[in-house]
Amino acid sequence: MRRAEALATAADRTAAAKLDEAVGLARAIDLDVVNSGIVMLGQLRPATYLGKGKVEEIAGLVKSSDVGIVVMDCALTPVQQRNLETEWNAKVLDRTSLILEIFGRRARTREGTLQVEHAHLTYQKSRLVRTWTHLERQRGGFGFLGGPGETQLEADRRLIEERLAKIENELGKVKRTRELHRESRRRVPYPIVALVGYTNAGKSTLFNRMTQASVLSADMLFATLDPTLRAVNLPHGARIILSDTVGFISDLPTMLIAAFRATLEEVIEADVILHVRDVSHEDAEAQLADVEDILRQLGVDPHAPDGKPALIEVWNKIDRLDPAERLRLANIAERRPQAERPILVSAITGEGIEALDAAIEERLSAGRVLIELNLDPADGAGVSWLHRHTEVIHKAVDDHGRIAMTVRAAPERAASVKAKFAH
Ligand SMILES: Nc1nc2c(ncn2[C@@H]2O[C@H](COP(=O)(O)OP(=O)(O)O)[C@@H](O)[C@H]2O)c(=O)[nH]1
Ligand SMILES: [Mg+2]
Repeated sequence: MRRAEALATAADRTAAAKLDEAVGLARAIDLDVVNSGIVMLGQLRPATYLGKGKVEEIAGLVKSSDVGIVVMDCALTPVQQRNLETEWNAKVLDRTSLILEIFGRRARTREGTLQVEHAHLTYQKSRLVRTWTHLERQRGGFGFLGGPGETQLEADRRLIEERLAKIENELGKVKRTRELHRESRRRVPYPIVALVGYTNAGKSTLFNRMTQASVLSADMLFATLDPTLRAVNLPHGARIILSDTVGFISDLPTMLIAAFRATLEEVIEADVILHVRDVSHEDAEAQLADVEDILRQLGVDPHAPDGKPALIEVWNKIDRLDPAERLRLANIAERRPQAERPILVSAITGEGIEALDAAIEERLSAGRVLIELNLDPADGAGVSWLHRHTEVIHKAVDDHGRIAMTVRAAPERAASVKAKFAH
C-alpha cells in the first residue's frame, strides 16, 4: 500500500516536472502563460487527440481568458492540430513546433538558421508521410495511387525535398567558412562567458542577476546586439561578455538535435562555460549527464584539467533545498579540487553570486597574461588601441606624467602587445 502511494507520487512529480518544462519553453518565446494543467488521457482520439469533454472544457478556458495559443506538450498530427484550432479558435502548437519556434528565434548564425529551417522542413515532411500512409490505409491498402489527395501531397513533398537539398548544399558551404568567422569574432577584446544548462535551470534569471549589478549593462558597444549578450564588469575589474544560450530540453526529438547543436556552436568559442544546474530538480543527475554528453559532442571536455574553455558548474536554486540537503551538497562541493569546485548559488536571492564572480575571475586570469605598460601622454592612439584589443585593468598618470597601464590579454596576443609598446 505504502509503495503504491509512493509510486503514484513519483509519477505525479514527473508529470509536474514535464509541465514545468513546457511552461518554461513557452516563456522562452515570451508567451504569457495564463493557464496550465495535466490532462489524464483515457484513449487517444484520432481526430482531436483529446476526448470530447476535454476539448470543450479547454474551449471554455480559451474563450474566457481570451487565449491566442494553446501549447500541447505532445506530438499532434496535422489533422488533430487543424481540428483543435477550429474547435478552440486559437493557434495550436505541439511540442516539436514550440521547440522549433524557440530555435528559430535564437539562432544567431547563418548555420543555426539553416539548421533550424532544415529541421522544420524535415518535420513537415514526416507529417506529410504520416498523413499519406494514413490515407492509403483508409482507402484499402497499397497500390491505390492517383486521386487529388495524393497528387497534392506528392507535390508538397517534392517541394520540401527540393528546399531541403538546397539547404544541405548551403550548409556545406557555411561550415567551410565557419572557421573564418570564428577568427573575426575573436577580435572582441573581452573574454566570453557562456551560460548553458537545461531549460528552467535558471540561466536567464542568473544572467539578469549578474548583469543587473553591472553599470555596463547599457554598454553602447553591445546595446545593439541581441539581448542575450551583455558586457559585465566583475568586482575586481575583469570585463566579460555574458552570453545566455538556448536551454537543453528533455527528450529532444531526434530530428531537432542538429539544429540544437548549431544554436550552441558559440559555446565552443567561450573562454568560460557556466553550466547552470537546478540542483533542486528530481532529474538533476540525468540532466547533468545529458549536458556533458552534448558538450563532448561539441568538442568540449567538461572535466579536462586546464580545459579550454574552462567550465564552472553552478548549482542553482539552493534556496529551495532544506538545510540538511544544502549542507550535504556544500560538503560535496567542498571536497572537489578547487579547479572543479561547483559554486552554490540562488539566482533568485543572490546568494553565492559573489563567489561565482570570483570563480570566473580566477578562471579567466589563469589563462591570461598581465602586462604593465608605460605610455607617452601624447599616445592617444596607443591608449585606444589597448582599449580595443586588451582588457584594461588599471590606468593612471604616474609621477613623471606618463600613462601607466595594466592590461590583460590572452597569451597569444600578449607578445604583440609587448612588441608594440616596447621602448
Ligand atoms: N527558487 C528559485 N527559483 C529560481 C532560481 N533561479 C531561477 N528560478 C526560477 O526557475 C524558473 C526558470 O528560470 P529561468 O531563468 O527562466 O530558466 P532558464 O530556462 O534556464 O533561462 C523561473 O520560474 C525562475 O523564477 C533560484 O535560484 N531559486
Ligand atoms: Mg532562459
